[in-house]
Amino acid sequence: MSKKTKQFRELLLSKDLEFLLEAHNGISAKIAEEAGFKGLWASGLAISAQYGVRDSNEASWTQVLENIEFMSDASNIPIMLDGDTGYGNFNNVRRLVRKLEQRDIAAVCIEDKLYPKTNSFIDGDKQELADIEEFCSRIKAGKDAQVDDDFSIITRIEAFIAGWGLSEALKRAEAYHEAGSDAILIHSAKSDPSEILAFKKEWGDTSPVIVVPTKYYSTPTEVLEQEGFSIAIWANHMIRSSIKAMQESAKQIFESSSILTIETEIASVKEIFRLQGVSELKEAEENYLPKKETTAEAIILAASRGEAMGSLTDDQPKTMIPLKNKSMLEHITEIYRNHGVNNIHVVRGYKKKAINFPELHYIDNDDFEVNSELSSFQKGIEQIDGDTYCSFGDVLFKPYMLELMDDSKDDLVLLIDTQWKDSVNKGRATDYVKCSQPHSRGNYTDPIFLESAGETLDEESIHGEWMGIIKISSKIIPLIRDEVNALSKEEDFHSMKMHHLLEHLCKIKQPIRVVYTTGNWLDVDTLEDVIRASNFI
Ligand code: SPV
Ligand code: MG
Repeated sequence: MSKKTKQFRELLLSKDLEFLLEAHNGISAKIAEEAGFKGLWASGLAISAQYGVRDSNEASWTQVLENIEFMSDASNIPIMLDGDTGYGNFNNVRRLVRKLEQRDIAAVCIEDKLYPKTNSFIDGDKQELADIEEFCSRIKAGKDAQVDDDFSIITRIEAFIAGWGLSEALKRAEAYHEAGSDAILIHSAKSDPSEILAFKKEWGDTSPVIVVPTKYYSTPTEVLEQEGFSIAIWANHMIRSSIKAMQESAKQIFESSSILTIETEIASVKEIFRLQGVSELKEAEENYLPKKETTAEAIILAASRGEAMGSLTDDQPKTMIPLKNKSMLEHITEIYRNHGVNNIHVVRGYKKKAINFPELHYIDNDDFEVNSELSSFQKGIEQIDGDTYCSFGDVLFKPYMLELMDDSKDDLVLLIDTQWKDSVNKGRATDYVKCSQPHSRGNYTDPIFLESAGETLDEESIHGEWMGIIKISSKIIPLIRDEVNALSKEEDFHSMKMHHLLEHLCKIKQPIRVVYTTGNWLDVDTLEDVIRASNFI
């Protein structure tokens, strides 16, 4: 694709009538380009309007510059800046031209009025025109300042607007052309094209002529084409259409106190992402960001029904019980995901079809009624090879629990609750543990390891309760797999739970690191637990 300055020159010199559409920020520039326009008019009126100020140089020229920098970055077509009067005298125009070139702006249009300017449609006939000689010095200085030969300076004649008539317009056109102007923009506030047609007739093809048919909008473009105009500018239609759309939306949302009906009438958030080029960033991330070596995985054991929940589990397993509009399983997977664990495997059994979130992986334990926990785990561990967290579909925990386990670099890590005595009172099955040392507030340095696990340990030897969460490093997964497979040969495997595996690993002297913690997790077993769980979340 050729330089934007060259593209603009081609539009200016082409035999056909070309069109520029107004744009006033990055997104409107992009939308205009997507619609098919070959060039943009960075309108002073529209840019000041989108800032909420008047078209009277209330936005500083550097604020305009910043705005068109976004327009230029967001689009691939040439931009002609409506440079008002050039924001001062010859010296300001020189500097403006250099700054525009640095931002890849293809052209600037300056009008023969005085700074600060007023919009041509506000008491145009009362507006003072610039002295011809002085205005020519702005043109000359601008042309001398440009580095790229293809940069264009368009001069806008306001003689008709100010009520001076054709001969003044022609006199000025002549002088500006002499001074080096690349094209004339002849402006008119009349609702018919008589002024601009009269000018064109006299001016002929001395230099290209641009028009802005805002007021004589009913003139067919064929007429402009026939008369040999170079470019027609649709000067304010993007800002006007967006104002109308925003007014209607604001009114509708305010009056209905709802966004329900408007949802399908406005651009989707996805469309915003598309216009912003979010997909390009994703590709760049793939290219540039370092790849993570192994991705962490999770196994959630969720095969059981949860009979104690009564009719809540008639049609779904316990893990699908809703807690504050989301199922328990969704809460758990959200914690894993927020921790960077995206490969989540759920071992399903009872009413397995009720669990069908597309982003999860499923492993089915169809014999869940005769098999127990450990067989679900066996099926799960078959499928994984990264560092893995394993927990239950009915155990909720605070996100920091995963970080606690990460802090320990051991291959097997268990979270142990020191408030185990509370569980005894609840009278439910509890995985008690005995460790190499009890929890003591003073000891943060000596590693503590599991010595025994079970539901029936001696009360004096109990140091805590296993929270049902274990972290297994990728390195040790093959060993764990082998040991579970070995246990599966035993006669009572069908009734074995996770604590049987833990006990077995202790017996074969496999170190299991213990991290003591207190509370902040919940085993959801009863209907009262469901209420507690809603508060917990
Ligand atoms: C603009 O769009 O800011 C213009 C054109 O300068 S007009 O509003 O017609 O003056
Ligand atoms: Mg303007």
